[in-house]
Amino acid sequence: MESKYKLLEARLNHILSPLGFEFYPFKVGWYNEKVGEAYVLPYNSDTLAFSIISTPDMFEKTFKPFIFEQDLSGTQDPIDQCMIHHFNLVKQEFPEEEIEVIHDFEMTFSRRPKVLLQTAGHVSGAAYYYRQNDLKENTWPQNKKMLGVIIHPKYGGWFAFRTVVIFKNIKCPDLEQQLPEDCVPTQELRKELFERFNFHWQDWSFRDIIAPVKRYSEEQKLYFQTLPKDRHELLVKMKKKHMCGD
Ligand code: B12
Repeated sequence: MESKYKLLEARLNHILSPLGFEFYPFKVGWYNEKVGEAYVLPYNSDTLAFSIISTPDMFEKTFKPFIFEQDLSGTQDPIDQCMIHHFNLVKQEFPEEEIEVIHDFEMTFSRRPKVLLQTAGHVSGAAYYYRQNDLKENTWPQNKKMLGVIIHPKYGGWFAFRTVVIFKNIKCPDLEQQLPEDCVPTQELRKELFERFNFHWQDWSFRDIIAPVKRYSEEQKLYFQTLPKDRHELLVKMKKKHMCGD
């Protein structure tokens, strides 16, 4: 079993690393133990799953080559389109397995996210999910719900959760849980993190709460800071520039 798992990990690494993704294994049961009933994934608790993040390199390594191949006339969000395309390819690489891929943007009929990627990220050891009760005390109004935020030990906030990939028929009872690195350990810094993420998220300063090894490129920053309705124009310009060989 151990060797089957190692082999699978090596195959995933071969596909995902060159594209600028990182993946972290977890048992579905670890996730289900944390979330409320509405979010429970309907699989045996020993089922093998992976939490997948895009690193700052994904934009240049995967997204740009993808959009240069597209006619850009579709209505779906180009990043979502790109993720669907590449994770369909991942599925095709494992024809012998039954795989479910759940993307960050997928919702149930009742408009709930199909999977909570921050919780999956935490239980897989990818990165620490700072939640309101990680603060001993705070000065915000009692009824103010502060949204939790994940900080990655290498990338700070300069990454995104993309998918959870579930290998429905693989059980991994012996998988050892890796604890995420608590890289925002002091109460003072955690409070600062919550304030940046909840009140000033548009200035992106939460991403720099710790010094990251890499940030998004200027072009990537521009893309994600542009309103979705105006991104098409930007992509057309990027594509033209690429075709002119600039
Ligand atoms: C809906 C949503 C929003 C909503 C509301 C968020 C919310 N939390 O309610 C809105 C539109 C406001 C929003 C905004 C933003 N979002 Co948003 N959002 C989401 C989305 C799609 C679902 C989150 C959600 O509904 N959670 C439901 C609540 C109930 O979950 P929860 O609070 O975590 O509660 C669970 C845990 O506490 C768990 N639990 C219980 N006990 C324990 C114990 C432990 C130890 C653990 C680990 C868990 C756990 O159980 C609870 C559920 O039962 C996720 C993607 C995804 N599919 O996960 C992105 C996501 C959370 N957003 C993200 C981001 C970056 C943003 C924005 C900065 C905008 C942006 N995309 O750039 C802003 C910033 C927030 C702000 N100040 O407005 C990132 C967060 C990355 C990070 N570093 O943490 C995510 C993961 C998207 C991604 N692709 O990476 N978002």
